[in-house]
Parts: sequence; C-alpha cells; structure tokens
Amino acid sequence: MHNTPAKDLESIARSGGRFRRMAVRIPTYLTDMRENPAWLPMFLLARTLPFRRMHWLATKQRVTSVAAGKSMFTGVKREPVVNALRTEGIFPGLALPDHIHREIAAFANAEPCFGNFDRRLEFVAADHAEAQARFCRPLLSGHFFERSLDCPAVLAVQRDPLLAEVAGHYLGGQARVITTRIWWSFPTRASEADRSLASLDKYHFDLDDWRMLKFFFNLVDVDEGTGPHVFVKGSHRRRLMKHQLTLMVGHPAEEVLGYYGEGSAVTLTGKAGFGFVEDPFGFHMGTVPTQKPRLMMEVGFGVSKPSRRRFHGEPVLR
Ligand SMILES: O=C(O)CCC(=O)C(=O)O
Repeated sequence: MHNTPAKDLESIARSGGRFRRMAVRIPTYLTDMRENPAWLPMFLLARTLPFRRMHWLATKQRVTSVAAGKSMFTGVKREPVVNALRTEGIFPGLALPDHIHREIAAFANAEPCFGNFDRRLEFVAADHAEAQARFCRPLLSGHFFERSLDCPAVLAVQRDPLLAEVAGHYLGGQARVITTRIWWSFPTRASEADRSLASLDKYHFDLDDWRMLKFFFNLVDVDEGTGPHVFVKGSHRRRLMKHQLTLMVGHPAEEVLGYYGEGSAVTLTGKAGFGFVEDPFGFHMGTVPTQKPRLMMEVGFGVSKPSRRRFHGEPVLR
C-alpha cells in the first residue's frame, strides 16, 4: 500500500467532477444522435481546428440576399461587428431599445418558468423562494422553453435584420436561427449537476453545430453579483491540443486562463438591454448569481438544420 500524494488526489477528484459534468449531458447527447445522425461526426470532429477549417472550406456559402427591414440596433454597422468577431470572438456593443427589453422582462416576470430544465418544476420568478421550499430543492435556473416565442418583443429581436446579416457574413450564407430562449438564473446553492446543465461556473465551448454565433442580451441590470457572462477573447481561434483531443468541452479556469492570459477574460456586466454577440466556440461561461437573479435572452445561429430540442435550450424533450 502507498499513500497517494495530495496533488494526485486533487487531480482524481477534479477529473471525477469533470466526468460527472459530462455524465449529466449524456441523455442530451443520445437524444441529439437519435434526432440527427450527422450530429455525432460533428460532435467528435468540430472540436479540432483542422476539421473545422476543412468543414469551412468545403461548405462555406456566399451571402446572396440582404436581410430586409429596419434594424432596432440603430447606429450599429455589420462590418465592425464581424471584424471584432473574427479577431476577438466577441462584439460587446449592442443595446436593445428600452421598450423591447422592458416588454421581455415584463413577460418573464408574469409568465411561469420551468426550474432546472424540468417541466414539473413550474413557478413564477417572484415566487422563487417559495418554489424552492415547495419543491424541496434549490432552483438555479428558470427556462421558458417554447413560451419565449409568445412574447412579440422576443420575436422582434430574433427576426432583426442586423442579426441575420452579421450571422450570414460570419458563418456563411447558409446561416439560420437555431436557438431562441429567455431564462432566469437565480442566486442559490446549486448542485454540480444543476450547474453543469445550466452551463454555469465552468469555462466551456459549445458544440451544437460546426459553426455558431450567439447573441446574448441582459434583460435586467447585471453587475458582479448578478451572475454575469464571461468570455475569453481570442479563444475561438487558438486552442491547446489537449483541449482539441478530448471529449470534454469544459475545462478548469486555471488551464484556460493560463493559456490565453488572465487579461483575456471579459466579464459582460451592463444595464438592462446591454447585448453582445460571441462565437461560442470560444471559451465562455455564465456565473452563478450571488445577489440578484439574472434574466437573459439568447438568439443563436448555426449552419445546419436546427435541433428541435435545442431550439429553446431543453436538454431532453419528454
Ligand atoms: O448563462 C450564461 O451566461 C452562459 C450560457 C452558456 O454558456 C451557453 O449558452 O453556452
């Protein structure tokens, strides 16, 4: 018998945590594979830079039409947004008109949401504390799933011509909307599994499609205590070999920041309505709110047929 050095114990515990995080996603992965067999090669290969490059060269399409209509993002031009996405992986200069973010927030305050991605845990955000007591568990997130589309202001953002134009020029002419969701993140003592399902507190990259773009909007004022989103600039273009040749999409902060530099992490705090667009192949995460709930909206674009399940962020359709 020998004593395992403390450092080894620490790395075993850490990899146990990593496998647990991956294990909670296995039902989701199996659903994706059943719905679309082309998902598996994408999931295995799109994490490597050479295969991403090959896919881009083989499939890229020119943008042939101009998105019609007037954008709600007055003064924002497509070109600087696309240039920032190419170099940094993020453009943090979007703002929703006041009436739009207020309408979405009013909707999300009035409509019941589903806690921890579970349709049995239905509650209104104002009743969060009471709902935790009623369901006898911490409720970390509250998703609206398909109900998001009942809000006309959500549809107006999703259909805005600037979003389509940016997506087309960054992802190629076949870019299309693949996600639209609004959701709450609540301050609570969440389990590792719940944090993992909600993509919180761990740097990760998204692998829902070969190429993706996500527009995010804070719908309440977000400061350090409201669980801001964090993105690592430049991480969409450069990747350690060990982060390409692993099934894990989540990696420890010290590994990620050790490679890209502490200064490359941007924390996306801002007033209600503040928005940003990022290439989610770059490392990013939401953080768990410590003081106030965060309400967020996402419109995601990809280059393949949208998955029914992922459209509103639901892990497995029941
Ligand atoms: O909640 C957040 O800010 C992050 C969401 C996220 O990580 C994702 O959509 O991949």
